[in-house]
Amino acid sequence: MELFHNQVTREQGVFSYRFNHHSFGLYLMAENVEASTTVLDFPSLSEFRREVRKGYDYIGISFIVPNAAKAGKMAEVVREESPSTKIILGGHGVSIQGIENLIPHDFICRGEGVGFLRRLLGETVDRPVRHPMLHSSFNRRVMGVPLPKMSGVLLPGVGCPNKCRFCCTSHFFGDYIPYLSTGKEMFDVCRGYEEKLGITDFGVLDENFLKSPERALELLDCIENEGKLYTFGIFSSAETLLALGNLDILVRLGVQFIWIGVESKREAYEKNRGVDFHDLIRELRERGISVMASSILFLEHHDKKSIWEDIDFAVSLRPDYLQFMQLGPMPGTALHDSYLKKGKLRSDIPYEEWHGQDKIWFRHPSFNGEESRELLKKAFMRDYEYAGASLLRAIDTMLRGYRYALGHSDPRVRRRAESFTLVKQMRHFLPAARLLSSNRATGELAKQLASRYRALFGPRSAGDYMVSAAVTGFAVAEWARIRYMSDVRHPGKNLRRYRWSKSDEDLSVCMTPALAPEA
Ligand code: B12
Ligand code: SF4
Repeated sequence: MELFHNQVTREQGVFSYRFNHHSFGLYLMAENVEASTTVLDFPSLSEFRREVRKGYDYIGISFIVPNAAKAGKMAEVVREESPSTKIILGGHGVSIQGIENLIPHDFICRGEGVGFLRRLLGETVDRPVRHPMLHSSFNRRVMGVPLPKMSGVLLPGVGCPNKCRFCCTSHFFGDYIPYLSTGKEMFDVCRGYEEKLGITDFGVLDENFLKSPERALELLDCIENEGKLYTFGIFSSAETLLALGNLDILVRLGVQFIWIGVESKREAYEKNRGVDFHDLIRELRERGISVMASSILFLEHHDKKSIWEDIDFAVSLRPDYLQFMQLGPMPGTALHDSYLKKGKLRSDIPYEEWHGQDKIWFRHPSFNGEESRELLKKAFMRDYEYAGASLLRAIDTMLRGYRYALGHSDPRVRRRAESFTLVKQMRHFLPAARLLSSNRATGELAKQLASRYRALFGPRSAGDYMVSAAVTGFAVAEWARIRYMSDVRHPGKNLRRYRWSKSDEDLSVCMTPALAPEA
């Protein structure tokens, strides 16, 4: 249940970020029905079994394609322990063809869940949506150092209208379904987080947040009028970034992390037409915006030579984080249907393996499964060896952004220097980084950053030396744990009850005017 360690920094050893993430959709749905509800996130099978024995009217199981077997086992447990309970299946896993015959169930929700549940339970569909308050990640460690939970998640909407051929979410939701339609609504949720939990940094879980520029600009107005320094991590396609005209708008908005789909050097997708990614990524990083770039491997046109052209292209962009994903014909997408028709899908690979970080599950003219696994690993290694640890690249970006803001002539950009709240603390990672660097690029970057810190903030104090020593202690222990034990981390069970009793804590903000009845 990790993003970075599974799909991004996976070959970076002790430098790999270790964060877990909640199953956000579950909390959103629980918040938005009237019935008493329990969310049980990451239970073990026995914990799940115990909860099922309470005899619920309905149990919803959320799963994605690679988790279909687990969902099947859970449904069997429900039938065994509480035969009168109705089972509802939801999430991307329900796109699997023939799911009706694979997993015991009573109802299937295909697409948006809040409207579906309200309808099923006989509630009013078009009443306001309450936004849950959740940390965007928890159980956070960087180089073994435990970090506090600092960011909240915002769920402005699901789906995307671009409908790229391979993309699950855009196909699953049909179109874009907003939960927070205006910038003011988003701002109010941010303020709610700040008031209730002291959170001012947000992960925006929206496939293409800037696709609605009016909403983003209204949010910017609210932030500047109220003098807030909220910061955001967003997903965006390159076209929507360029449509902004001036990237300083992002700095003023407080964007500090952007995930962009570069996909392939060839302009394989409309959203990337005419984009100079080298330029775009350099300009973003210069402004203190860390970039996560995604590249797809094993596209149709890839052969043993051209795939390396794409890998080297992606690496040469020097983003802070680089994700390589294998092309994945996922059920429900146009890509899947076309591969199915052409007989390209392999029937011998179970759904557990359909996740894009091990072996491809279709017949590629130039690569078999084993080769795809090896090549993916090499691609990640190439990036790590060329540009060094992502942690250090992100520190580099932070320092650049801090200086960019400080030296800017526009006071609205200048005030954003204060948003780089971690800039001084990150210095403490550098001695550990130098000690544990396992390639030249990482060692060099750590050295360079140390001298830039000296130039910007002066020499380290005695207190700084002590903190750095503690960080190094954590890092060495983590290095030893990975090397001699295991690097597996499983998030513990999280149980939250809604409307069971008056004392249940209300952690939500009532926001949007209404969910469209047809959603
Ligand atoms: C956050 C996230 C994660 C988190 C997961 C946190 C967690 N605890 O689940 C992390 C980073 C750990 C992660 C990991 C992975 N992920 Co992921 N992830 C996402 C992401 C970006 C957002 C999901 C989200 O919260 N959306 C917001 C909520 C509100 O939407 P939702 O979850 O879809 O829920 C709505 C509906 O689907 C429906 N619904 C969902 N469940 C249920 C249940 C019931 C009963 C009902 C009625 C309705 C319902 O109602 C909800 C409200 O409308 C999506 C992409 C996206 N933008 O959707 C990919 C996505 C879900 N991930 C995906 C994949 C492939 C993975 C990985 C396998 C990647 C990898 N190789 O490592 C791993 C698997 C981890 C695991 N073991 O399960 C794919 C799934 C593809 C598929 N068709 O199955 C997606 C769609 C990305 C993509 N475009 O390919 N992921
Ligand atoms: S732009 Fe991104 S989210 Fe939208 S359809 Fe394409 S891949 Fe999916």
